[in-house]
Amino acid sequence: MKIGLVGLPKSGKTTLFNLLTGSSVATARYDTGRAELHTGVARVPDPRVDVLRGLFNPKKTTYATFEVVDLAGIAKGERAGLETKEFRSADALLHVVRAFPDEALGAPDPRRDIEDLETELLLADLEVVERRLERLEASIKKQRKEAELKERDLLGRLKAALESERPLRAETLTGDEDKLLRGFTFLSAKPIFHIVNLDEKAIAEGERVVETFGLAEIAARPRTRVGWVSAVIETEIARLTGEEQQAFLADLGLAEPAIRRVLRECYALLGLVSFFTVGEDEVRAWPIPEGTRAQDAAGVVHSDIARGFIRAEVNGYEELVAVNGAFADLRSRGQLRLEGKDYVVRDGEICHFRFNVAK
Ligand SMILES: Nc1nc2c(ncn2[C@@H]2O[C@H](COP(=O)(O)OP(=O)(O)OP(=O)(O)O)[C@@H](O)[C@H]2O)c(=O)[nH]1
Ligand SMILES: [Mg+2]
Repeated sequence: MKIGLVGLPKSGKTTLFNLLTGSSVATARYDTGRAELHTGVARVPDPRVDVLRGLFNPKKTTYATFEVVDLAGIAKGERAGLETKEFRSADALLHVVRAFPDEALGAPDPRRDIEDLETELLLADLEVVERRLERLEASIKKQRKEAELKERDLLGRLKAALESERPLRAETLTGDEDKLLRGFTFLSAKPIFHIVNLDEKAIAEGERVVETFGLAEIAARPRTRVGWVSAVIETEIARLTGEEQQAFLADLGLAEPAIRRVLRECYALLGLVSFFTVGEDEVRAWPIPEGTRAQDAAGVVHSDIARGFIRAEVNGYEELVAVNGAFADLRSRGQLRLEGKDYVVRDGEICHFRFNVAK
């Protein structure tokens, strides 16, 4: 799963990209004139994984991850950058919104920037819909095909939504419609997280960004989140370690680096939850879309395990921690659950798959 960073030029996208992925791509105060594209992998902090590592003392610990792609800034009315393939295929968008003052860019206005970006996404989708509708009409004139008539009706509906400034993520679609539309990679259909990049002096205001910038109506929209960070402060926090970092966080009144919360929010925006596998070799968090069946979850670990799936031994995280990781205790108490292939795996469950690979 992949999240795409968008935003106006110089809003702090690359700074945030570096924080999310632990990279060190150069950031620039002035335009470098190069349309760069960065891709990386973000690791999702999860205190449960830390606890499980403590219990099993494994050789290896693996956190859940997702991919991140960072684009060059998209100026108002300039949609070409949005056409990048790596960006189009993103499952969700992380919109970096400048809230720090900058002489060259003028006073920040998060609400205006959010509405402008949403408009660009709508217009990009409208272009795609209109182009496709024209071709469909031409084809239908020659020969009426059932599938094309259906597609025309559906796209007509989307066009009406877009023209009345409703992003496609607000549409309710049937499974078939969703499948039909997938290839279009509509931008306004992607869930979006507007992250307000605060001035370092304003982070005490973090919890009030929605009120401060008048974003309540935006935050209430379907599949939309609003959050905050100060990318510059987070970069400083990330440079410190141990006690120094703790002291700095305490000074700022933060319980943990804000980037950890942002990572978890991105993960949730992507619709992902984690199940765990544990053992002496490895403690690992596996990302799965919410609602994944046990057999498909097994397939995330290995396709052979899905193919030869027999049963999943499942335990809740709390249950396992309560017995200090002693599966034998759970078994003797009859607390080890055995689930079939259609069982829906929940966030935090510890799974051990029984499988049998046919020779
Ligand atoms: N004061 C302040 N400056 C920031 C913050 N985040 C980023 N900047 C500065 O803004 C400038 C641009 O940051 P980048 O991360 O390169 O921004 P970008 O959105 O990737 O820029 P483009 O890719 O060129 O559109 C840099 O000089 C950053 O140090 C912030 O939270 N506060
Ligand atoms: Mg950049």
